[in-house]
Amino acid sequence: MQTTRQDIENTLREIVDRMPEGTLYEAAKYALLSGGKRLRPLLFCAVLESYRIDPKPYLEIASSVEMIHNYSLIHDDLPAMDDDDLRRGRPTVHRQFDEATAILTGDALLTDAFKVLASQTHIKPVRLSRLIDILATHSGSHGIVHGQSLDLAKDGQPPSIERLRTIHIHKTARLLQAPLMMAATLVNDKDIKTWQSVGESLGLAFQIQDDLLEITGAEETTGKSMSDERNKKTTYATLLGIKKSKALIDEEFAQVDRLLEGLAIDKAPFDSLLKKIKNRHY
Ligand code: GRG
Repeated sequence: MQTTRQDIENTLREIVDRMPEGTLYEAAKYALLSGGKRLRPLLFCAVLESYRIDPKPYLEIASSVEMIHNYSLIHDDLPAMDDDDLRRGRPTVHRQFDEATAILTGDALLTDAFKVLASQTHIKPVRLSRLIDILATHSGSHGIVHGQSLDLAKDGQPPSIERLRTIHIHKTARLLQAPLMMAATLVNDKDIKTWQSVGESLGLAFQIQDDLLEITGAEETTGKSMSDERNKKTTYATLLGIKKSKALIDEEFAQVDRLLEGLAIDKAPFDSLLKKIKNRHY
C-alpha cells in the first residue's frame, strides 16, 4: 500500500505540474500536495488489486477522484461554507492565499479532474464515458454538491437521524462510492452494485467516525479546525451520543464485510485498507 500511495503522490504532482505557472498553480500545489490520506485513490487501487489487476496504468483515473475531493475541501473551508482556518495541519487555501484564489483553485481542480479522466485514451470509449458519468454523478447535483446543499440548508426542518443519513450519504459516501464503482467498471461490471453498497456503508462509517473525532480528537492530531461546535452542527454524536454512534460505525463495517463475502475476489488488499480506516485517528 505504501508503494501505491507514493505512486499516487507522484501522479498528482505530475498532473499539477502541467498547470501554467502563477498563483493558481502555487495554490493548487499547496492544496493538492499537502499530505491527505489519499483514501479515495487508494480505494480505487485496492479494488483493482483485489481482482489481481496492477493499478499502475490507471493512476491518473485514481487521481481524478482525489482532485475532486480536494476541490470540495477547498470550497467547504470557505467563509461562505464552514469558514475553517486549518486543513491538514496548515492554513486553509483562502487563509494562505485569498478567497478569490481559493474559489478559482477549486474550480480548476474540479474542471481539470474531468480533463484528466477524458484524456485516458487507452480506455475503450464506452468504458471511459461510464467512468466520466460515475464521477460526474457522484460529484454534482446527485452527489457531494447536493449533500453540501442539504447540510447548509436553513429550511427549519428538525434534525433527525434520517435527514443526517441522507446528508452523509451524499456529502461523504458518494465520493467513496465513485472510486469503487469506477474500478469495478474497469474489471467486472457485474460487481458494480455491490461496490456501490460497500461505498455507502463505508461512507456512513467514515462520516460518523469524523463526527466522533470532532469531539474526541485534538486539532494537532486531526490537522483541521473543529468547527462543528462553533457552527452548531447536528451530528450523529450530538443526536445519538458517543456509545450509539460507535455501535453504528461497527454495524456499517460489518455490512461492508458481509458484502465483500459475496464477491469472488482476493480480499487481502481491500481488508488491509479497511483496517487502516477502522483505526484512523485523523
Ligand atoms: C462541493 C463544496 C462542496 C462540498 C462537498 C466533501 C464536502 C462536501 C465537504 C468537505 C468537508 C467534509 C466534512 C466532508 C465529508 C467527507 C470527509 C470526512 C472529508 C474528509 O476526507 P478525508 O478525511 O480528508 O479523506 P484528507 O485530508 O485525508 O484527504
